[in-house]
Amino acid sequence: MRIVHIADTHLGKRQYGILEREHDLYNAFDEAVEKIVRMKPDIVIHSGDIFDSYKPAPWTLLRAVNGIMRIVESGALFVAVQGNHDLGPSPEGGKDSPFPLLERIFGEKFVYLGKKRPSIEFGDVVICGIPYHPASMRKQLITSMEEVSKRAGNNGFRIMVLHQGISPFLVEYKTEIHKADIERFPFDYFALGHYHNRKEHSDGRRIYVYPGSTENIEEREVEESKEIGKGFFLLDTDGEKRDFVRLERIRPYHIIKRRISSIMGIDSLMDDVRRIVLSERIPPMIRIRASTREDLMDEINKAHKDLLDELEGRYLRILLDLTSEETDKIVEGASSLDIEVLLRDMFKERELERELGIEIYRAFREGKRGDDLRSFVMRKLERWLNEANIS
Ligand SMILES: [Mn+2]
Repeated sequence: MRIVHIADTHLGKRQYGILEREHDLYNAFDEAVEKIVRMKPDIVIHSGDIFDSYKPAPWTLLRAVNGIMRIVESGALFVAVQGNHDLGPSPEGGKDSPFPLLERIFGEKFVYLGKKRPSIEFGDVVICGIPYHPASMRKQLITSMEEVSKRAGNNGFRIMVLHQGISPFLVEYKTEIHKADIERFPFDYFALGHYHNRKEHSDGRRIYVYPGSTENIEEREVEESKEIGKGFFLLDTDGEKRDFVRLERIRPYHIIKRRISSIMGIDSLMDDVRRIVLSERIPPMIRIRASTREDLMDEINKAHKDLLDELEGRYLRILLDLTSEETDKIVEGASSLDIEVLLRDMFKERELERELGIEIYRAFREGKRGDDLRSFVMRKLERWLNEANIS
């Protein structure tokens, strides 16, 4: 049996409110779909966060439907779980997502695993799955795993689809469960989503795999993804083979961190940016984070503007964040860790409030504005309201 494992396509996300970035994510998804259709797998597993919002725009929904349509028309079964981004509160109470609509469109060819339908069998493959659970619902998540693992049986290739952060695989990343919580369950392959850079772990028979997102969703994944790429996995359950299929048309993305203390430093920074821009075939996304002395700021801003004019048409954006070294004050949305320290101090052990404050602050610092910021804040707020109810 040949199975594609993909995750975190985040359709509809418009990074920094830049429309082209929304299209970049659709393009990455389309490239993945093209490759999948050519490979003719039996099953495509999506480990959650198909969408960036549980209320996708109509044009986002259309892109998703078009892609899934091509996959199911090529003969594959599409199996998914809901990620945190696919889920939101229903006005009737409980949770809602666009997945029932996809099921209505594709019938038996689109299966999402959850309470109503915890598993599916396909030949000698059993696929179980559970939608995203926040950390406050860890106990329920483990209970659900116990229930659903009874359906896994003893033969064939058994897959568990989860959209969770799992320690100790992920460091400096919010996790909901530990490997020790799940390793006793009888699965051969844990098809994971949520974490955005590719990660694989194997302990004897069990394999834990995050394929990562199909594009750079957040700035923190950029550095690593430059090395390891973005893409998805193709598994062959007969040969027990697993290949990473790298996407080739991803927008290049560079983050340049600098401390500038002289005019020469400005020149060398601009030279580096110019060299990077001119070396890329696809107009890159560039983010400069620089700290400097107050008296050099005008000079840097001017050099930046000149470079924008000079290279016009060769880049998507060259964003400059300048921090003053003397006052450590924020200039043009630049970062300062002091505010995070302040928030941590202010909320202390009130974890949910603290995370809410820090996440919103970080989004603002990373340049989210307008609609993008509004939908982000709304989503965090909704999640906070949900979790605050439970705990
Ligand atoms: Mn995600």
